[in-house]
Amino acid sequence: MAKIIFPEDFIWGAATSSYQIEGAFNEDGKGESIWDRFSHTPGKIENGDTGDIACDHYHLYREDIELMKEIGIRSYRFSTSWPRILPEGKGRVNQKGLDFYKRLVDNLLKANIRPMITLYHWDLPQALQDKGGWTNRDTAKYFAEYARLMFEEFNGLVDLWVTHNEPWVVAFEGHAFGNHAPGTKDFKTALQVAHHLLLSHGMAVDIFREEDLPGEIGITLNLTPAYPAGDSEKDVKAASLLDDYINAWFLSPVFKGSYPEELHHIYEQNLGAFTTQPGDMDIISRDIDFLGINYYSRMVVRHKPGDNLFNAEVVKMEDRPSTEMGWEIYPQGLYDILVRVNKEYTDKPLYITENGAAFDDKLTEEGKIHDEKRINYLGDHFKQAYKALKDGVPLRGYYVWSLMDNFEWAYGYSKRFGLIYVDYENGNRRFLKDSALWYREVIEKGQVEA
Ligand code: NCW
Repeated sequence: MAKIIFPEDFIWGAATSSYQIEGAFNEDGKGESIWDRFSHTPGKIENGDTGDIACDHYHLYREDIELMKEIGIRSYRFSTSWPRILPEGKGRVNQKGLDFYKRLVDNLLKANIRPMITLYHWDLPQALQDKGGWTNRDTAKYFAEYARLMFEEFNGLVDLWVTHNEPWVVAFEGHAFGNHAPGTKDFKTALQVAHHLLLSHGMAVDIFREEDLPGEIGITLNLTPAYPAGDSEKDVKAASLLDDYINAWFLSPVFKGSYPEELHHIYEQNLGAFTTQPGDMDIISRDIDFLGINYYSRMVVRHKPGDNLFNAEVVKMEDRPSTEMGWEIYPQGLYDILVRVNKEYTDKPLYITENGAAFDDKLTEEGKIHDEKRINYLGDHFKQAYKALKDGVPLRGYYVWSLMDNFEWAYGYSKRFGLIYVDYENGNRRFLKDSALWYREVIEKGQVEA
């Protein structure tokens, strides 16, 4: 490949989320979230870890912005904690919680770092969970009210908004498999939740338009392309159904105003219909300004009769390199998904709102982290993003997951995704990993070594 030089205005960023880094779980009037409740329940999180303190970003955010400056990132994607702002999920505003994000945004702008806010990265107020959480249609309405408050409070300060992060994970990990909060294990419930998440997204977009705010609004989906293990029609079919299950189930409502037909039929036949109201699909498919894509890996799929609703099985690619999460490293999947989304769903701008990898990082005595593998992972994915850009995909930016090591949900602190190492044992001291220094150069030059 010839020299890889990204456009000058390409938005190089890094991402985090509130529960994973903030800590201060019960400070300054914050309400309980479903992740507080879940992580405090014995047996749910590896090692009994919780986000009570996490990276203590709530107190160390100034230092973290200094580090962002050092790396040279142009935009910082973070999420706001709904229960920090609205402890009961609705109604009474906790001014101190809001003030924290005001200070954060203020300092980011001073540092010339453009904030991108994700409104929901999984920490629902427990008070709303007590009323059924995302299974309750009212939660969508309360989300929209929370969104309105945020739009108004940050009008003119924040111009990049993401409604939801990875609704598939919220719906299925949280409600079908029970690995995430609130820990429900019922597939049909997950479908109901997915519908309400999508609905709440559309309702927030409506409010954004109503308020006539400057800036862009979109949604972030975890997209995992599915490839058939063999050429047989059955494998092709199995891959296509798993693609519908993880990707199209969200892409299609948002961009086409309907669920994938065949899978919808399979769900209805086997589980019965979930509850919708006339007009829902119109709201869900409201015009958005961009799509955020989180890409980590792919699925290779083969037909397996009787295994599940899809008659499909994900094949473990034993002889291929993988990350600490056990996810196969497959950079080309990023190119494939970017091109496909652009071709099949939307010609709107795309952002990679997350891409990155967990590796077994070691802090040396000299305070260094030689994370060669992460550099290779990111470099290989940057190249695929560039290729898509050259092929006409309107890719506007790239946010590395994550700015810093953090609480990796059910895995606790055992998985490190950061550009910055966090020494949890020693006062949460931060250290730039080699990958952060390498990223600084990429950003500075706009160039990735081919
Ligand atoms: S688990 C997950 N993550 C990690 C998490 O730290 C972050 O908060 C999330 O946004 C890293 O990035 C996301 N994503 C789950 C992707 C699920 C893919 C489904 C594959 C099914 C075979």
